[in-house]
Amino acid sequence: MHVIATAGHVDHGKSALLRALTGMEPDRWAEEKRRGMTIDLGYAWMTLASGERLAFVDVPGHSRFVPNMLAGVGPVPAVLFVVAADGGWMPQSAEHLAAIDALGISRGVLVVTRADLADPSRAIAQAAAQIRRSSLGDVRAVAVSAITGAGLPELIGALGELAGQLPPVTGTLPAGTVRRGDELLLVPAVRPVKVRALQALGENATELTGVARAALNLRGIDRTQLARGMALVQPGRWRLARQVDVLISQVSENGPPRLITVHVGSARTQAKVRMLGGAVARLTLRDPLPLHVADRVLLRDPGASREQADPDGSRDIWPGLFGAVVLDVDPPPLTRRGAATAAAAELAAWPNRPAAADLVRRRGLAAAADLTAMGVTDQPEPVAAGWLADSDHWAGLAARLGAIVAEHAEREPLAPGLPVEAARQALRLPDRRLVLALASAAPALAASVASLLADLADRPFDAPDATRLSELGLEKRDLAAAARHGALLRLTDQIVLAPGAGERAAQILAGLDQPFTAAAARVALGSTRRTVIPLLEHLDRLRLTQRLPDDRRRIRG
Ligand SMILES: Nc1nc2c(ncn2[C@@H]2O[C@H](COP(=O)(O)OP(=O)(O)OP(=O)(O)O)[C@@H](O)[C@H]2O)c(=O)[nH]1
Ligand SMILES: [Mg+2]
Repeated sequence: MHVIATAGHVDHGKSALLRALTGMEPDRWAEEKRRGMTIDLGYAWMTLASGERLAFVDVPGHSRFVPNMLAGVGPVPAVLFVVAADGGWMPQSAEHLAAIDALGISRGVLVVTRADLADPSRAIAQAAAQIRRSSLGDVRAVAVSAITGAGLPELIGALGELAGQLPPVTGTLPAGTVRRGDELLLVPAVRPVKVRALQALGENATELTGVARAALNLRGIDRTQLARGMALVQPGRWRLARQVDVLISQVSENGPPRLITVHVGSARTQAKVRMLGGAVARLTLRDPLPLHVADRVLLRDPGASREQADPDGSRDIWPGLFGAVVLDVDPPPLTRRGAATAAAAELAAWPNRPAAADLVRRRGLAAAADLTAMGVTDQPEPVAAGWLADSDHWAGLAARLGAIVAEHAEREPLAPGLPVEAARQALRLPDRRLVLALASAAPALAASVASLLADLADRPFDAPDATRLSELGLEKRDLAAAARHGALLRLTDQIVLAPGAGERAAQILAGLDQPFTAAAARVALGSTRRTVIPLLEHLDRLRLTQRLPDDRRRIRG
């Protein structure tokens, strides 16, 4: 099944088109029938000759009902963009297109309706030019009359083609399939419910895969307690986000206002907007919503008016509409000075689909289950049961654990060793198993460092090369951690000597004729060109040597 939403200005013939295509009535309410206008979302469906089923969500075109339109278009992957031949491009044509663009919807058909009332060619050219500039790009255009039926066979052909381009499943499988008997959570109320029966397009089913229109019979809740915007989620696969960091994709000169309406799927709520820097913003939601990282949300300023846009309607950015990608659904608080700017710089470099590594780097440590609930299922090897660690952070922790253990041994030489719980508290770790994993990482690091120091005992000024380092399994971060811990002297990323090598070198160089060249120093120290230059620079920094204008050096008195 594929789900397609209509879009287009009021009275341009969206509902009439669906009536003609499907034989079903999308305007369900008496008031809609009386006023001849769609107010709320309507549903209709049809089966193509291929057997493929298409479900349509009919949206209202009137500017007053744009929030309902957004609820209809929010969860769908494709649109039927309707423009009347005798109406042409109108304000809600532009507004709906801006919303589609902000949501990043990339599939659709342009349908110019009421073709029995006016020559459709002008409306087609006008609309195609606008649509081309949006996420829809070049779409097929079909002129139809819902009254005479002209053009409908061609439209059905275009829909078949469209269905062929749509992925049969969107969304991840675990989140996108519902089965009879499933136990789900209704959010935001977080009420457990059980799926007693399900139907799609009027027929019973045992299992449905999204995107689909589905009717569920639920145990555990009364239908009067249900409302649009609520969602059913699999326990553990989602979290309710109250704060999210987002990247806004269309920041106009003024940027979004401080209070904005957030549309997510069919849900909407208010949010406070805090711009962190560039296009990165932190949204604080009035009502928590089930959100995954990489979700697209639409931000709408209900106060923005058409007058702010170009009067000829040719602008492709609708005032007050912003698309955004969710980067983090549980962002750390911004307490330190400059934290907002730093967060903006970090997040701006993230991809639109943040990886586990991005989220873990931001946190140092993360529970695998939390990442799963954030929608990140592709996860690296845990460092301990249920825990993922950023490699730099982990190496730093290992070095700190080594230092804490050594300190404890010195303070209490007769004690049997540092208790795990004491180490956990000292390192502020959330789980004892992390301490145990660190303890086994720390001796491995210590053993490698010991071998390195043994190498250096023979040739103290010839830093081990990359091959030797990788043989010992020492990566840059390990060297950094060991240096922080005082176990090595780190001259550059990859050049390390034993601690105290600088002072020893200075003693030997004091025996040379002053001033001396780098070449003379290299020979005297039994060093290499690769090591001696950073070593001499290190001595300059320690003010043990002085570098002269001709690049020679002398030992300082
Ligand atoms: N002659 C003619 N009239 C049409 C055609 N399509 C729609 N209409 C008429 O145009 C008017 C508006 O049609 P609707 O289908 O209600 O328009 P809509 O886009 O659904 O309007 P909203 O839902 O309020 O946005 C109705 O009176 C329809 O009968 C067409 O192809 N030819
Ligand atoms: Mg309608």
